[in-house]
Amino acid sequence: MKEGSARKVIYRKDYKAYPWEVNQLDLYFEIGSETTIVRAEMEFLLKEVDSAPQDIVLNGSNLELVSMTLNDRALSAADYVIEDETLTIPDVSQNCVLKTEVRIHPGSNSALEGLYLSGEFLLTQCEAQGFRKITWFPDRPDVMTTYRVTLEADQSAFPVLLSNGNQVGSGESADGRHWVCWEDPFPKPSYLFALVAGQLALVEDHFITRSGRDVALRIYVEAENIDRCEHAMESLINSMRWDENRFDLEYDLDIYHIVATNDFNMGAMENKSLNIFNSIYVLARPDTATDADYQGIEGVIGHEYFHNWTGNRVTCQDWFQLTLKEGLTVFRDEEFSADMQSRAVKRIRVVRGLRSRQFPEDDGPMAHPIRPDHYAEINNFYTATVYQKGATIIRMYHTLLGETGFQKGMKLYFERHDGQAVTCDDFLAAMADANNINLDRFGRWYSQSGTPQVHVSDHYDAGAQKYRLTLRQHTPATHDQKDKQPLVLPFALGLLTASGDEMPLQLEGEAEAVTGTRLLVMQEEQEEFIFVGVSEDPVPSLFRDYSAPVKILFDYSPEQLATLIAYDSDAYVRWDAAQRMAVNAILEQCTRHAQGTEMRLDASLLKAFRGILSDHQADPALLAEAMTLPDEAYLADQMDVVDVDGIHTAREFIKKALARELEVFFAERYTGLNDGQSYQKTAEAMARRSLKNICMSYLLETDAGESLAVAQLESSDNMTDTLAALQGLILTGSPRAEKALSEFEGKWQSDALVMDKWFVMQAVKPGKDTVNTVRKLMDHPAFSIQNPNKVRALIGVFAMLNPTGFHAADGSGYAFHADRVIELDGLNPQIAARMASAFNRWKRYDEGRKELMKTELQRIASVPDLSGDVSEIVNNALR
Ligand code: 0A1
Ligand code: ZN
Repeated sequence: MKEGSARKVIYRKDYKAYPWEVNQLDLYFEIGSETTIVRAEMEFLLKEVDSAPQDIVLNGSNLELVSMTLNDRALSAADYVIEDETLTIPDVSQNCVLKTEVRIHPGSNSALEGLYLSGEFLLTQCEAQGFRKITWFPDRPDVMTTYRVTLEADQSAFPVLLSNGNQVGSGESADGRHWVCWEDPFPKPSYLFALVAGQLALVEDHFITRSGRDVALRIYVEAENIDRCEHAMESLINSMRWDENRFDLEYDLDIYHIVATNDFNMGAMENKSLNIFNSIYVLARPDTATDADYQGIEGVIGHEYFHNWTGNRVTCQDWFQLTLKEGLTVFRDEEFSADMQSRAVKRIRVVRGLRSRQFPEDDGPMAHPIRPDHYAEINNFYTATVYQKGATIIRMYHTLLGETGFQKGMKLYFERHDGQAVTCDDFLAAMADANNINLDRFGRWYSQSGTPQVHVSDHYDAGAQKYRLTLRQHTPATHDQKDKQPLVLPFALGLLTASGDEMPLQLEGEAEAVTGTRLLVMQEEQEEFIFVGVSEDPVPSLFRDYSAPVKILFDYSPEQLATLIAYDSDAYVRWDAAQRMAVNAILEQCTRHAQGTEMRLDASLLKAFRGILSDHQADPALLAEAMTLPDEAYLADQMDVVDVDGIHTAREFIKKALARELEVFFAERYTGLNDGQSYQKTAEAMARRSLKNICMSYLLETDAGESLAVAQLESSDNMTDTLAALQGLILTGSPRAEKALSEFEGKWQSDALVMDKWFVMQAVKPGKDTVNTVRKLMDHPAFSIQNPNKVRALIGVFAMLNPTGFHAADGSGYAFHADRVIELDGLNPQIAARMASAFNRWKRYDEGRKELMKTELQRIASVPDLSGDVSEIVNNALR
């Protein structure tokens, strides 16, 4: 069967427990890049004594079977049935020992799943179903066992040999070979297995846990990157300390290893005590990595570390429960980043990400609940829905129960389930039982897809001093699910006077008023909240801190938005009000543009921006967020039929108009922040850089911008400032851009991660000519279609972040992209599927574009032997 070729659909309701206990797995690897030999020995014990004979079902994919014995009796093809990726030994009546030997070929594994080669070293990726590419085994998360792993290899080619757990032996063997043996005392599912073999340098530190365990921390990288690990190590130590303080969770082994690779399909992987990371999330030096990269490293290092409890100690019963570990762990990493940096800024970035990535998914052909009911290819379900929406649902438990109640629930969850493979229902039950409340209706969040809309309307009765808020929730039908039910929505509310003061809130029937945010809970389709003693018509500050993942529909007047932007105490609401104002202004110009009417700058937006620029009290990073115009994809989401060029033109117009009108303010702010101080890594310095660079991006729309950007480029001592200046020059079409780009290339040509940035800067340049640039760049020596980071930087960025390029009316972007999907499918189906999803929203465009995209989707769908990964995406899109 071809790599990843079409699988049948698997349903959550069909789950059956595995009838056998696997009592220890012994693995012996004879490591080689061309061929690796894997010997496995495992004992199967019937879970139920006296049970009828049971089949032993194993999974394997692309394995060359050398031998297989059961209780030392050699098995032949007549003793088992192989179908798809399973091998069934029927009707085994007693406990038994299975031994297998297989051959695999890591050097030619381009799918980067199982055992594969990255540069000069070998490594594994087993989540979700990569272990079956290494050896025959029940490759499912509810089969947990302890592992003993011996790695044997040529000592000079593979001096470092790592696996999970503790090193329990090592030695030299004949012919310059050596071996190392590892034992992991914690039973784990196969997806958490890992090995690494090769020539790697290491940075070492240690952490003493609060009970006194001295944990060795080692980060392994290729030798040339040894000076880029400091921030990752600091982030790891901070994560370990934070989890003890905030969640009462301590690390449980004496070793924690991180290995960085340039060849990785995802961000990173939480293998027990041997995390494997995409090098983007490890390597950083001020001159090579931006502030966003530094924050990304902190977040992902935290994420993988936090999995040790939420994912590893307590894991998933089956892959439908993926959000059990991912939603929870994303919530934990968001909280970690919020505690380490600025809580408000973090919250805004999370909301922005949810709206730009998860909302479209929920509104497209791959819509699914955070706990899906079926899948064909599980790799297609590592989605923004499972991760980011999943995290917002965990956040709602937290909002409803408070920190204390939430932590009580976590404690009970671990008391009940440590060492087990469990379900989302088990998590909900622990939260409910620990707090003695009923969360049944809340549970609908796990089974319902789609983004709820909350229509809010209000009425003020001046005579009675009463204010009525009416909320109606409605979740539109999604691709996968027609009927929707009302959900439980935590609704955090404030009311402001026109001059921005917080009003005391007193619901009808309550004895007294409370000032500040009020947490209400909505659970019916329609609910009314009546406030008394309301002295003036208030400005409602809705869903503070974004208390539920919904679309909030309220008809704010420009004056009301201005009040919220200027005065609201909640950073999310201030930011959201600024976004609403900008969305309204841009979409209005988009309509005028379509009608051939002259575009104009809205006075309220101008005034709001002037206010933001004159605010010297607020965190500069928050101001930067407020002045970042909504991106074109988000604007497109607000239209019934996307006007690709109109959105681009209108957004550019507004940006330029704001820049011209407020040039003095932008320049003053820029100059104040551009103080010549040398680089610092603090949150405060990052915040200042973010505001400085957003000011520069506006100034680049004026005559003053180019020289500022050139000067910044020349004097910059860090990648954030360098990139902001260079990207700005490229986007404005400055004649200085080309030289600057080629100098950048000259300086960084052999630096993989920095060259990714060089590709991105060129791939996002708007306009239909960019497809030619991208095509040319594919021949650049730093590009490789085999490397996921390169593919994402050049091809992914072009398709997902360059609407005027990808959606060029002549279809050139589509045709180019479909060719890439087909090319990638033969190499790396997971990455090909991600790329294919760029076509998912094709039905939202005009007839011409729709037809062109549909043709490309059909062309992909008709490729013979298309992988199951891509097939699921394109066939869903076409359906
Ligand atoms: N569990 C990892 C994500 C991950 C999933 C699949 C992978 O390969 C196909 C790799 C990583 C995480 O959440 O970090
Ligand atoms: Zn994760």
